[in-house]
Amino acid sequence: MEALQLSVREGVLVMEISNPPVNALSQPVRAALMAALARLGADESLRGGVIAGARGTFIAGADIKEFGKPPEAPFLPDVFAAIEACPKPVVAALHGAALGGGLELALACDVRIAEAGTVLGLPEVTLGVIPGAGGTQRLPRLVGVSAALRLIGTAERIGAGAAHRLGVVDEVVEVDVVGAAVAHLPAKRRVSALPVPPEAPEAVAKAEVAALKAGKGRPAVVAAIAAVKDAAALPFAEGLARERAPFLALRASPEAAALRHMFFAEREAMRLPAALRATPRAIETVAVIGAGTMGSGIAQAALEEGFAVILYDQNADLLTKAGERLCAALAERAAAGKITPALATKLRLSLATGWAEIAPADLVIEAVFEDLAVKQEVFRQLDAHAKPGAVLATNTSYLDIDTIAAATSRPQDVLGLHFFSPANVMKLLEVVPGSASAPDLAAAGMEFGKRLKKLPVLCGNAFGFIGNRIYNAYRTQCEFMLEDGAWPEEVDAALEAFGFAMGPFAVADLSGLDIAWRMRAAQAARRDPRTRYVPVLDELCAQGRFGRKSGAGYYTYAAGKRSAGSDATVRGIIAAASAARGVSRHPLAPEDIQRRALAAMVNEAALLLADGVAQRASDIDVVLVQGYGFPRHVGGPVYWARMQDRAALERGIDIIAAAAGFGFRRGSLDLLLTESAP
Ligand code: 3H9
Repeated sequence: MEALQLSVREGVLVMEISNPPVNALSQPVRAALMAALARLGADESLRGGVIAGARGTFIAGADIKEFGKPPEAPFLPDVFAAIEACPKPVVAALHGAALGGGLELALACDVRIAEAGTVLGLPEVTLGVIPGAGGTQRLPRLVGVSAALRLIGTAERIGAGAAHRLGVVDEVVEVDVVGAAVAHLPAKRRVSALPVPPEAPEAVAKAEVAALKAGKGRPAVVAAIAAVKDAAALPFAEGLARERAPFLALRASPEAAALRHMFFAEREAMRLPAALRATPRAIETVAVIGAGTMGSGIAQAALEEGFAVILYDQNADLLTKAGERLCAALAERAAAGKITPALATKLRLSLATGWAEIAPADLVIEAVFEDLAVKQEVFRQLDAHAKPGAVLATNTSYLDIDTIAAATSRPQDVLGLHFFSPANVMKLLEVVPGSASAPDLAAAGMEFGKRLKKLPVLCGNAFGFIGNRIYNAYRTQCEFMLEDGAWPEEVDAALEAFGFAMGPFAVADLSGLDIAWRMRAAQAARRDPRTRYVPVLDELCAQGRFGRKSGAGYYTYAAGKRSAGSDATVRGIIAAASAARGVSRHPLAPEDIQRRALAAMVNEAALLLADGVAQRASDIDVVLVQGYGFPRHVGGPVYWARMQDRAALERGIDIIAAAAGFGFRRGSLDLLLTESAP
C-alpha cells in the first residue's frame, strides 16, 4: 500500500497519509510528502493542498521505532520547510490524534481544521526528547510562551475545543474535516512568520516552574523549556536551528531509550498470549463489595467509564458516606472537564446492604479486608447471590486465588483483579486467573481493565503476584540494610537519588505499618527460625508507631511533615536488632544501598519469570514503574539489569545471598537478560 494516497478535489491536492496503525511519519511517508509537495508547487491546475490521515487518525507523531536507528532523509524539518515554502496554501485536516510530529506538521501548515473529538498534544518529553521539528518554535507563535511551556513541558493532551480556544486550531467541524478543508482553502499564512505574543515575565516564570515540576526536572523538560523560551528571544530560523541539536542528542540518550522501552512494554503488556485470547464476557454492571478506600476507588473508576455500579457494604453508615463522596468526586471531575457532565448528573450508582441486590452484576469485585477467612465468607455469599456466569473477582494483593475460589461452587468464574491505591488514579491492574478459572476469564479481566483505561498486566497466581512479590524482596533487603548499619533516612535517600518516587521506609510510613505487622504475626508460626528476620517494624508497632497516620513510624511527623531523619527511639530499636543478631554495624554507601536493593529486585524478577508468574520480562518493568514508583526513565528493573555488566550483577546477588543467609533462592539471570517477548 502507498504511504500517501493522493486525490484531487475541486483543484485541491488531498494528501492522505496511510501508514497503519497510527500514520506515524516514517521515512516512506516523509519521502512521499516531499514528492507530493513538489507536485503541488509545480502543477498549475492545483490551488492548494490538504494533508489528512487515513482511517481512524491523523498522525500519532514521528515513528518511535525509527528513533533507535540511524536517521534516514528526508527529515521532518525538510518536509515542514517544503510545506512552508510551497507557494500554495496547505491545510491540515485533523481527526483522531494529532500528536508529536503530527501536530508539528499541522503547525507547519497554513491553517488547521479539526474534527470534534481530535486529541492534540506534544508528548515528546514523555519519550525523553523535545519536539524536534519546529514545535517549540511554532507553537509559542500561536498560543504564547507560557501556554506552550505548559503543553510541551507537561505533555498535556487537549481536545479540539480547547485547542481552538487556545488558537492551535482555526476551526472545529463535526464531520468531514477533509471536505471542510477543501472548501475553506485560505490564503498562505505561515506560522513561522507570526510574532510571539508578548507576555508578562511572571506568567512565563510560573509556567516554567510548573513544567519543570511536572517533568521532575528531567533533561528533556529542561531542554524543552529552553527551546520554547528561545522562540520569544530569537528569529524563527535561529530558534529552529537551536531546537534540533538537543532533540538529536536527547534522542540518542540512554534515558530516551529507556522511555521508549516503557512505551512499547506498556502496549505489549496488554496483549494476551494466543492460548488465552477469547471473546470476553459482556460486562455492563459491576458490583463492588466493600465501601472502604479501595472499594470506593474501584467504584469511581468504573463510574467514570460509564459502568453501572452497585456498591455493597454491610455498614449502612459507611456506605451512605461513600455514596456521598462518590457523587461529590464525580461532580468535581465533571467540573474539571475530565468526564462528561452526564456521567456525574445521571450517576449510575446504587448502594446495597443486602446480598440479593448484587444479582444484576456481570462482574463482582470484592475489596474487603485482606484476610482469607473474611474473603472466603464474602465469596460464599457471592456464590449464593451472583447471577450464573458473573465474573467473581477478588482484589487481594497476596492471597491465593484458588483458596478463595474454593469457597464457591464455581471456581471457574473466580479471578484476581488487583487494583492499586488510589484505584481511581493508579493505572496498573494485575489480572490473575486461578488454576480453575475458565479459559475466557483472563480476557474478561484484561478487557475490563482496558475499558477502565487502566494498564492490565497478566500475572500467575503466586504469593504477591508480580508487584508485591518483587517489592517484598526489595523491602526485606532494605530491612537487612538497617540491621547491617544503615539508618532509614540513608536507605530512603539513596533510593530516592536512584529515582524512586519515595524510599521504602517513607512508603511504609505512608501506607501504615500495622497491616504488615498483622501479616507478619499471622505468618510467624510458619516462619523457619533459621530465616533472617528483622524485628524493627514489629517493635515500632508495639510502641504505637504505625506510620504517618499515628504521627510516628520510621520517621516522626508534625503538621503532616516528615522529620529529616529517624529519632533516637527508632535508632535504639534498630541498634538493638543489630546487637541481637550479633552484627557490628558498619555504614553503607549510597551506591551499596542501591546495588543491594536493585539486586534484590532483579533476583526476584528472575525467579518469577522462571516460575511463569510473569509471562514476559517487560511486564515486570511495567508493574514496577506503574505501581511501585520505580523510575520510568530507568526503564524498570529488568531493563536496568540488561544495561548492567553481568558480572557486576552477579556480584550484587552474591552480596544479597550472603545477607539473607538461610533459605535464599537465587534466580538465574540467563532467562531474565535474554528473554524476548513470546
Ligand atoms: C515525535 O513525534 C517527535 C517529533 O517531534 C519528531 C521530530 C523530528 N510510532 O497506543 P496504541 C503504535 S515523538 C510508532 O495501542 P491507541 C503502538 O506501538 C512521538 N508506533 O493505540 C501500537 O503498535 P502495536 C510523539 C506507534 O488507539 C499501535 O501504534 N507521539 C506510535 O490506544 C497502536 O497504539 C506520541 O508519543 C508512534 N508514534 O492510542 C504518541 N504511536 O499495535 C504516541 C503508536 O504494534 N502514541 N504506535 O502494539 C499514542 O499516544 C497512542 O498510540 C495513540 C493511539 C493515542 C496515537
